[in-house]
Amino acid sequence: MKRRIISLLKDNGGFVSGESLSDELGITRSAVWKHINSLREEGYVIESVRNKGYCLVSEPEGLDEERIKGLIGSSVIGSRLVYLKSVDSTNEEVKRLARTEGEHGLVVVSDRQTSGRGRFSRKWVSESGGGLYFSILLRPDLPPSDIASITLSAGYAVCLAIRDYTGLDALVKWPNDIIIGNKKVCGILTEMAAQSDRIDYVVIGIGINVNNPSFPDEISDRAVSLRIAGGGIVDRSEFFACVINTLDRVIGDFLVSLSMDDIEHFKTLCATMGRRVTVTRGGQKLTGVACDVLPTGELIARLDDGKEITINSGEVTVQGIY
Ligand code: BT5
Repeated sequence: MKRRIISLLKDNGGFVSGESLSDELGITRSAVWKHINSLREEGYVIESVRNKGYCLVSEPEGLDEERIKGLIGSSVIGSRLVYLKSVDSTNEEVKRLARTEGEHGLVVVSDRQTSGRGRFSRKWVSESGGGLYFSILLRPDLPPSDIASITLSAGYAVCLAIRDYTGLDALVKWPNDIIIGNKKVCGILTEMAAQSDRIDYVVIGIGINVNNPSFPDEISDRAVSLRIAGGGIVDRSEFFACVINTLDRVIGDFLVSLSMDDIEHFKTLCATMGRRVTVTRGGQKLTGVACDVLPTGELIARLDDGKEITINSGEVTVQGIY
């Protein structure tokens, strides 16, 4: 049945209504919808628009591992690349590998995740394909405090890669989101296993919405893909290599903090700077204007009474952005 749906969508070349699919196939519209969702699980990107129906955007397109390896050359990050068509979460896969043989620079990348996660156990939507989901294993010989800015550095690198590759005006929303026009195109989840004075390993998980044609209702007001933002259909393999090379340049052998040049450039690409921010501290809400980012990754906000506070993690609400 699923193959018949694909051939009907292909024959038509544009939108086909749920009603005509159900008539043609002799099944209910809800059965059509279930098959469409199952095809999405297989990696077909199928757009659905109310009152128009379904449109086949792309067939499962895997990453081209050999091409990626050629393009990332001698990068430390990606020195070993594990590509899985589907996985629960690339962060979990890297952690499983870290407990056995996983080495510094290992990258696990997947076309889709069945249990993609954000911070605070939130869900990261990544079931339907079209995006890039990957995690990097780092084993820096450092105390945990020395890598406080790692998420920021990774976000800065991804932001640069998006700007270079697509020409889109991507910005960083402190500390871990990349946005285009006030919507989120990328999120980063950093996790660490450490003794009190030494890091065992760090996992940087990065999810980028690349060719996704649409998003589920629960995030459609805040999520955007490179494609939707005007970047067209992106060659995911080439783009992925560009992201890895930029990450390698920014954090590959400089894990401690960003260089002064990078931090100055970062501030020009940080959407949070100059905006009103609210942070909750000890049950109290503090509001001020974000005025600086330190090389160690902390955000400085000037409160309305003139006092400056240093914000190093947690939830910051930025006015004007979701
Ligand atoms: C993040 O969390 O933004 C971190 C996301 C990290 C995902 C990567 S993918 C590879 C690796 N493997 C994983 O399992 N995770 C990492 P947070 O700041 O908590 O934001 C989560 C919120 O973003 C959700 O509550 C939604 O509102 C929104 N969201 C979920 N999926 C999204 C998507 N695909 N695009 C944009 N926003 C999304």
